[in-house]
Amino acid sequence: MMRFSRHFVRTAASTWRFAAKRCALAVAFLIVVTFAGRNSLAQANYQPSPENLKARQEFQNAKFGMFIHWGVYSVLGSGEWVFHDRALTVDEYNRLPLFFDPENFDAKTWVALAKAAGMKYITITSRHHDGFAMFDSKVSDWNIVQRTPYKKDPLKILAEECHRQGIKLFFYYSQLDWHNPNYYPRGATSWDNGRPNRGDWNLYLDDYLDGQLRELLTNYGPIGGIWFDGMWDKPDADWHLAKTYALIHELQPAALIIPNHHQSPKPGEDVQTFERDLPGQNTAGFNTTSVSNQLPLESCDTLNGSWGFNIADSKYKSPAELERRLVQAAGNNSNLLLNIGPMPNGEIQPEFVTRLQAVGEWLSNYGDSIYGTRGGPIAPGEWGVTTQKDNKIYVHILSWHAPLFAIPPIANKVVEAHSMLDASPVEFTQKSDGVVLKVPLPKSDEVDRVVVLTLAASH
Ligand code: FHN
Repeated sequence: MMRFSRHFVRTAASTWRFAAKRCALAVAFLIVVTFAGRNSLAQANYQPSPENLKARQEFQNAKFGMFIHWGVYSVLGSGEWVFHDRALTVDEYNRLPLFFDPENFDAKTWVALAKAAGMKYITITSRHHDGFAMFDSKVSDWNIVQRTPYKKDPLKILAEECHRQGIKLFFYYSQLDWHNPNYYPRGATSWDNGRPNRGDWNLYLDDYLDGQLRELLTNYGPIGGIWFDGMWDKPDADWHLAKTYALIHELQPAALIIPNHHQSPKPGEDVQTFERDLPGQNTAGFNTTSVSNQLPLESCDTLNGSWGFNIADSKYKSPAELERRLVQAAGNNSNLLLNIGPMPNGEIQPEFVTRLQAVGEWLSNYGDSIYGTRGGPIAPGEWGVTTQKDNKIYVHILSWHAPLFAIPPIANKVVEAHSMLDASPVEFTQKSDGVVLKVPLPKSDEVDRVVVLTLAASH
C-alpha cells in the first residue's frame, strides 16, 4: 500500500475538511432556499443598471402618484373583488365584459387631473385578480379589445397621453388569477368557480404571465415599472421570479419592479411598497415591518375606502387628511400612491376630482417641502415629520399646540428660519442639545405648519 508523507496526509485531510465544509454550506444553502421559499433568491446577483438607479432617484423625487383601479368589475360598482365576493362562476363573470363600454374615457382628462393634483406618475391596473387584460393582448382573448363592445386599448391611449404630458406610467399587474385554469394549484383566495381541477402552473407563469409582461414592456413605450400584486395568494409557490424579473430588466432596464407581496424585498426588486400603512407600520395586518434602507419606499392608499369603483362607498378622506398622509409619507422617506376607482363609463366621480384638485392647490404652495426631498433628519413623531433637500430642512408641524417647539440636535448650523406659509421669520435658538422654535400660531385651516430651516453650507 502506498505510504503518504505526514504533510500529504495533513493537506489531504484539510482538503477533505474544506470540501466537506463547502458541501455542507451548499447543502445548507439549498435547504435555506427551499424552506425559505423558492422565491427568496429571486434575481440573485441583481445589479441595478445605471438607468434603473437614475429611475429610482426620479421616483423618490416624484413623491406622489395616482393609483387607478379600473376594470370590467367597475360595471358592478362593488369594488374589484366582486368576482370573489359574490363567488361567481367563470361563466357568470364572462358576461361582464359585454357591459363594459367606457364611452366617456378620456385619457387627457385623467392625466390632466393627476397633474392638477400635483401627482408625477400614474399606476394603473393593466390586469387585476379577475385576469382580465385591460389592454390588447395576443396572449389571451380574455381582454378588452376582444371581449368588450369598446374594442379599443385604453392603456395604449393612456400611455401616449402620459408621454405627451410628461407623466410616468406604471402598470399594476396581478400575479393572482381567479379566471385562468392554469393558475393551478389554486391559492388561499380561490373558490370553486367552475375551473377544472387541474392546470399547468409553469405554463401559466412562463407563457401567460411573462408573455403579457413582454407585451406591456414592448407595446407602450417607456414604462415606469411593473407593480405586482397577488403573490400573497400562494406565498410559498415557486413564482419563477428570477426569470420574470430578469425579463423586465432586460426589456426596459429603467423600469422599476414594485412588488406588493407584503414580504421583505428580494433581489431584483427596485422599490418596497406598503399598503394602507407607512413604512414599518402594520395597522393593515399584512405589511412586513422590515423596511429597506436601500430601496425607494412607497405607501399606497385609497381616496375613499375602496380600490375599484364602489357605488356605495362615500367614506372620502378630506383634502386635509390626504395632505397629512402625503406629508407623513414624505417624512418617512416614502412616496404616496393615492388611489381612485373610475366609473365604468370612464368618468372620474366629482368627489375624487375636487379632493385631488384641493391637494394640488396645497402642493402649489408647499411643493418645495415635498418634491425632491428625503425624510429626516429628525425621526417622525406624533407632532409631525421633517423632510430635507439641499441646505434646507422642512419642519412639518402637524399637531402641536404649545408656542415653543423643541427638536433634537441638528448636525449643521441653522442660519435662518421662516414660515413657509407667509415667509415670516421664525425665532429659534440652537444649542448642542437641540433647536427650539418659536412656532407661529396655526391658521384656522392650516393642515401643516411648515417651518423652513436654512443650514450653513457644510465645509
Ligand atoms: O387584493 C388587492 C386589492 O384588490 C388591491 O389591488 C390592493 C392594492 O394595493 N392590493 C390587494 C390587497 O392587498
